[in-house]
Amino acid sequence: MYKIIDLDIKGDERGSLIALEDNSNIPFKIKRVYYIFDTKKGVKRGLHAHRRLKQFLICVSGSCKILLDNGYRQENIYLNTPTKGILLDSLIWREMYDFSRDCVLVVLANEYYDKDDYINDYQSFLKEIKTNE
Ligand code: T46
Repeated sequence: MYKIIDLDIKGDERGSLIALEDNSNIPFKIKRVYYIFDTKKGVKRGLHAHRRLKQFLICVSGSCKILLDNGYRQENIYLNTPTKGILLDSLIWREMYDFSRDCVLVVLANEYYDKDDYINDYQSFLKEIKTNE
């Protein structure tokens, strides 16, 4: 359903640096990068799945939680370090919550933004899972 990827720190005595490169530590060609920040208290984001999109999420500052659901089981993951990323395949329902004030969630995607790739209704998501089996 997801894979946690440890990112190599290339830092030195001055501090830390992590590089993200497609087809190296990011297992797809990166077509789009966006970041979520300044999320208001108590807000839930996501609440959708993607038909085709694959994404890699890194919480580069602060923390948040993410609920992942593949239609059969659910897992809650705590994202609180810039040194690990989470690789999400398509057809995974996601809900992000408990954002700290300083949370910056960076997302790398293998496709350009396409609103038709979104499944915004949970029951429709379950139906699409069944038809893809
Ligand atoms: C996801 C989670 C982790 C764009 O114009 N371009 C973009 O590339 C994106 C991602 C969004 N938008 C617009 C669409 C909405 O008007 O930005 C607005 C907020 O997007 P959305 O409500 O989809 O944001 P989240 O935080 O609910 O979900 C986002 C991604 O959309 C989604 O792919 O997996 O982050």
